Amino acid sequence: MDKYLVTGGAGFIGSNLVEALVSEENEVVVVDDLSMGKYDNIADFVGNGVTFYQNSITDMLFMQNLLKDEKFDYIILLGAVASVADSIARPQETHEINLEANLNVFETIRKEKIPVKKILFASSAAIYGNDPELPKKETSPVDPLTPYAIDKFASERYAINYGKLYGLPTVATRFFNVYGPKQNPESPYSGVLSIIHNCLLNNSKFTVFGDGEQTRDFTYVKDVVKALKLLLSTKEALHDVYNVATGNRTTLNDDIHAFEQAMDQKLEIEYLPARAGDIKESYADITKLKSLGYVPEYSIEKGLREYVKCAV
Ligand code: UD2
Repeated sequence: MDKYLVTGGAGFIGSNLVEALVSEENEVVVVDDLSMGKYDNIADFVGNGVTFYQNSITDMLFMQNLLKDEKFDYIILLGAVASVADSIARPQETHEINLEANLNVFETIRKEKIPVKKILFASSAAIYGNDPELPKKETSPVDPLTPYAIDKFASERYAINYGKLYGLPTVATRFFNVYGPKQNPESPYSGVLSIIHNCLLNNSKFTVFGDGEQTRDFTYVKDVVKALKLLLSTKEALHDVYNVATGNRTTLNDDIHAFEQAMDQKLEIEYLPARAGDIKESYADITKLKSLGYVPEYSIEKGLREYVKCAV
């Protein structure tokens, strides 16, 4: 049994991770200000393995005291402004949340010489921007275009280099398009599969931006949780960054079809012009993660079937 700190633990990926950690009898402390996350996502576990603090990770003193007072084995930094559009609307606040709050954690651990087994920072495929190289390798050129991507990239570098400079046991991930239960469908910039799911549930019309032939490397959240656990427990995954994806690409049209089959229901669709700045093709090379023993389990069909079952 280990003790974990999960920032953003009431959010989509965070709450799925928390559920997995608690099911293995670990003790988990969640810090989340519920600006994006939902208490309901973790309500079943609070008091049963989870301690919840409704605090912003930008509350520097709170975070410093928490790190000093509790003896965490593992720290997973998922708390963030998670929407690119939101980051463009409020770049300075994004910077405080997506960069300064993480730096505060690294710096507190450095200054106070707090012993931890591993600190994992969650970065994003967004840092690759529009560079055309495919599939994206960890060594591919980066082109962070938005406040979200800029701060994710900088935090990722801080994580890795706090390891190299000061010996903190850090590792970072770059998530591709993650989907699954507890993803919030409410904003137009929510993950497209959560929007499709919502449209199917409510019999409402779904808008495809573009011709639907854009590709993505959609990754089921359980595969992401598996990758996170592997990176935390693998000693040689240190001071380095790993793509987290499936290594396969599907078109949005394929995904719609798979969703219709999983729900045995037809989706009403309208087509509108592609979104400005939309990336046509995205998928990951996951050779590096696979070299640690990672095998993704969920094809899009399998992931969507399970998503539909979990959401009932
Ligand atoms: C993902 C991330 C984004 C950023 C980006 C970097 C999510 C939710 N977003 O954006 O934060 O990291 O990757 O490249 O993970 N679409 C529709 N109809 C809709 C919504 C979306 O057709 O109602 C299209 C959209 O134009 C895009 C595709 O579906 O071509 C996927 O959209 P998305 O917002 O789920 O993810 P993406 O890859 O644009």
